[in-house]
Amino acid sequence: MSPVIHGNGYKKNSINSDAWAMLEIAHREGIETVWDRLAKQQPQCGYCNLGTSCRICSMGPCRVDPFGDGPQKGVCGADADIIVARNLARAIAAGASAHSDHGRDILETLHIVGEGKSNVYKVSEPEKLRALAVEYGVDADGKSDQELAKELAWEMMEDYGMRRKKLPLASRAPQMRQETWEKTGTYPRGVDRENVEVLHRTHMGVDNDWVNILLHAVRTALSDGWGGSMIATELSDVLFGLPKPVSSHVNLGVLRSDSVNIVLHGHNPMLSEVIVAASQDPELVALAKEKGAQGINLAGLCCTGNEVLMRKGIPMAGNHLMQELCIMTGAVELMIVDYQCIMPAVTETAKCYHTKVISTFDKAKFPGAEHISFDPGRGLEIGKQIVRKAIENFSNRVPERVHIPVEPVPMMAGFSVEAILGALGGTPQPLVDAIVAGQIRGAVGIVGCNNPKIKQDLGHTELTKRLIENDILVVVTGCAAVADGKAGLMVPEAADLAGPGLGSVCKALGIPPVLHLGSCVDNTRILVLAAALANHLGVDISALPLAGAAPEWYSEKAVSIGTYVVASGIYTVLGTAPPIFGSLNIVKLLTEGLEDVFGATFAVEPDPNRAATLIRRHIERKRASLGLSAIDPESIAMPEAELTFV
Ligand code: BF8
Ligand code: SF4
Repeated sequence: MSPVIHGNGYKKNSINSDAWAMLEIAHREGIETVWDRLAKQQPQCGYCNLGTSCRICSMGPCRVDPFGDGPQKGVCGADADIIVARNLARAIAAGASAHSDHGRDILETLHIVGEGKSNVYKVSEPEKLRALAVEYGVDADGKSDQELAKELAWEMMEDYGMRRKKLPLASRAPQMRQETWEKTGTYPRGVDRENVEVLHRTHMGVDNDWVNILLHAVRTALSDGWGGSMIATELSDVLFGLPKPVSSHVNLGVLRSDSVNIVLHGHNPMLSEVIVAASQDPELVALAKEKGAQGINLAGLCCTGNEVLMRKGIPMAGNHLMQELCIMTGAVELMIVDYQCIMPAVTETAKCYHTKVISTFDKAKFPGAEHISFDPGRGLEIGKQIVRKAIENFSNRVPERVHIPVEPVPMMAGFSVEAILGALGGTPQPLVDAIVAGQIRGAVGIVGCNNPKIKQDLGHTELTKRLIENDILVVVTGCAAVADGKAGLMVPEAADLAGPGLGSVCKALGIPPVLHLGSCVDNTRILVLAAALANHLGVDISALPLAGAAPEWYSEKAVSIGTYVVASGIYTVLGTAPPIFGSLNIVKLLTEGLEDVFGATFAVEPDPNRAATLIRRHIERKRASLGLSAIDPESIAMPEAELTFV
C-alpha cells in the first residue's frame, strides 16, 4: 500500500488531534485510509456528480450532457430531468429502506418479547408501550406488558404492509401539515409499499414525469421519518429504555490501554445492548483480569455508539471517519459491526493489527470478518460468546503498537423529547416563552455524517458555534453529535460560548446549548419535538423559527432524512452537493418551488459560516411572520466563501 495523503497533509483532513495522530501513523506505516482512496478516485465522474448518468437498464449505461454538445437523451429517450429525478428517488428509497428495515428488526424483537421468547429483552418502558398502544387503537386495559407488546407488534407490522391508507404515527404532525400531504398525494401509506413503488416507478418506461417521480420520493421519505425510523426510535425506547440526560466522554481517548477494548459500530442497538450486559458479567470480568487486563471497556462508533451513549452512557470513540483510525490505536481487541455506514475497509485495516472484526447480522456480512449470526432469542448467550472472544484476543495485543493519542472530552447526551419536556416542567411553554421573548431566536437540528470531501467535523462545529453564539438552540444527532461532543460543545459549561439569551436559559436549566437527541433514526425525535411545539401553538411546523442542516452528509439515509424534514416544513441546508445539478428544473424545484408546496426548501452551502447566515436569516423571517421581535434578515452579513468542496 502506498498512501497518498489527501490535500497538503493530514491536518487538512480533520479538525481533530486524535485523527491527526492516527493519520500520522497511517502515513508512517503505509496503511490506507478513506482519504487516500478518495484521492485515488480523482477526478470523480462529472456526469455522476451532476446526477445525469443512468445505468438502470441494459440499453445503457447512458450519460447526458445537459450543458454541452453531448447527447441530451439516454438510449430510451430519458432527458436530464427524468434521469436526475429517478436517481434521486432511488437514493431516497435506499435511505428510507435502510432506516425502515432497522425499524423492522426492532419491531420483530418487540414481537419476540411479546411471545415470551427472549432471554434478554423485556419491556423497559411500560408507560411508553401503553401510550403507543393507545395511538394504535389497541385496548390496553387489563393486559400485561407482554400481551400488549405482542398486540402492538402485530399492529405495527401493518405499517409495513398495504392495508393502511395512512401511517398512524404521521397523525402526530399538525393537522395543517397532514392536509398538505393529503393535497399533494404524499401522505405515507405503507413503508414497504412506498419503497417498492419507487423501484417500480423508476424502472425504464414507467414514471417519466419528473415532478410525479419526486412527489412519490417525498412520500417515501415521509414513510421513513413518520414511519420506519419513528418505529425504530419509539420501540428502542420501549425495549431498551427512555434516554435521560447522562454524562460521558468522547474521542479516541475513551479507549483504555489497560483494558480489553470492544468497539460497537453500526446502527442497531439490539446487539450492543446485549454486549453491555455481557461485559458486566462477573465471570467474564474475572476472565479479563486473569488475562492481565483491568477490565472490559466498551466504546461506541457511529450510531450504534449513539444508541448506547444515549441510554447507557457508554463513551464514544468517534464518528464515521474514525472507524479505520480507531483500529490504528492498536488497542482494539474486537470491533463488533451490525449494519450501515461500516466501510468494508475496516477488515483490511484490522489485518494490520490484532483487532478482530465480528459481523452479526445475516444481511450484513463483511469479507475478512468472522460472522456470528445474531439471534435475538438467544441474545445473551451470543453476547457472552462475543465478549469472550475479545478477552481471548487481549493477549495478542502488541503493547509497543498501542497509541491512544488524546485525553477524552466530556459530553452530555440523553435528551429524548420526554427528557427535554421533563426538564421544562412537562410542557413546551417555557421554551416557547424563551423564543417569544427573543432569548432564544429559534432552534436548528444539525444532523448527518462525515464526508472526506469536507474537513472532518469542520462543517458541524463551525455551524454549531455560529448558531449558538447567535442565541439559536442546536439539537444534534448522528455523526454531527459526535463532532460537537469532541469540540466540547455538549457540556453545560459550553453555555459560555452561547449568546447571552441562550446562555442564560442553559445556565438556568443546567444544560448544554447543544442537545444530543440520538442516532440518525432518532431524527424522528426532532420531528416529534417540532410537532409538539407547532401543536402547542396551533400553527404548522413551517411557521416555526426552525431549520435543519446536514453539513457533511454522505449517505443515502441522509438524503431521505433531508427530504422528510423539508416535507415536514423545515428549511434545510446541505453542506455537500447532492447529484442534482444536471437538472436546473429540479434544482429550482428543490431550492425554490417546494416553498409553495411544503412551506420549506433545500439550500446547498458548503461554507458553514455562510450556512449560518442563511439559517439566521430564515429564522428571523419566520419570527417576523409570527409577529415576534425580529432582526432585519438582510442586516445579517453574508461572509465571503472560505470553504468550498474538496
Ligand atoms: O446513521 S450520520 S455517517 S453513522 S448515515 Fe452514518 Fe451518516 Fe454517521 Fe449513523 Ni447517519
Ligand atoms: Fe439509458 Fe434509459 Fe436505460 Fe437509463 S433507462 S440506462 S437512460 S436507456
